[in-house]
Amino acid sequence: MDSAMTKNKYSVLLPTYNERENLPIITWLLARTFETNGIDWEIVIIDDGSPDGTQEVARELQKVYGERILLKPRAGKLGLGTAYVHGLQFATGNYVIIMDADFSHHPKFIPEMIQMQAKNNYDVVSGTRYRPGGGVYGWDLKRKLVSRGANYLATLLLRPRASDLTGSFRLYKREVLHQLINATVAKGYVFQMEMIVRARQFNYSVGEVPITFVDRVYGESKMGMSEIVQYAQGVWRLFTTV
Ligand SMILES: Nc1nc2c(ncn2[C@@H]2O[C@H](COP(=O)(O)OP(=O)(O)OP(=O)(O)O)[C@@H](O)[C@H]2O)c(=O)[nH]1
Ligand SMILES: [Mg+2]
Repeated sequence: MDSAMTKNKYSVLLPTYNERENLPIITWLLARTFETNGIDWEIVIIDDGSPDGTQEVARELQKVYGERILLKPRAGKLGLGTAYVHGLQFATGNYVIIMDADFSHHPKFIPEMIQMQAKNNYDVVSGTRYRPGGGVYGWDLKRKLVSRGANYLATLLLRPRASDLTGSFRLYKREVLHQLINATVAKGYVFQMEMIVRARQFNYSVGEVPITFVDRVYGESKMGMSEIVQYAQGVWRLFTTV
């Protein structure tokens, strides 16, 4: 990896809710990816009082990886949007990576995201499932259609110049993430989409790296009709306000 990159530090914001099975593996993979590429790193775990004991697992990981693992819990399940706001306060890196802890996002794509950012000085690099080389595995047809439909609807109305709007595997310059998060009002599934639409609104540059997205390894999916309706309302709100 380029020597200019080695001066940077990358903070991973990892929101968790009942991820005790996934957390050790994702941490191990992240650590290995960063170490083998000579990249400075840390992980900020934002756990919302998971009843499955995710925080005990996180504390065990702190014994192994020391200060590179920050555990910044909250008392209850307060949602993803505010989890990022909370975690960002403690991130010490000049770059911040947001990803899911449930294995849908594989750390192996991170070096490519970092390289692409560095090469073009992008403000944001977004993982995309919807470009050649990217894809989704483990979803049934219905879930694929919902995701495609959601993406298509938002692309049509909002023209965000990015191909994957609802994805949440992204790399940000720290201050860019800070500004986008502050400007973003949506919660839930609309949150990621609003972030990338705002990025365009503020004229930030966005690069894309194709990623393969794999359905969560352990645990239950929460995607249902109410999420779909909420999402459509969110797209509409952005369409009429941004
Ligand atoms: N801290 C915190 N983390 C959350 C919350 N909701 C979800 N997460 C975590 O955020 C990431 C993405 O959430 P998921 O539940 O996987 O959402 P999804 O990928 O859209 O849906 P499924 O994987 O199908 O359940 C995972 O790492 C979750 O553990 C929350 O309210 N608070
Ligand atoms: Mg998931």
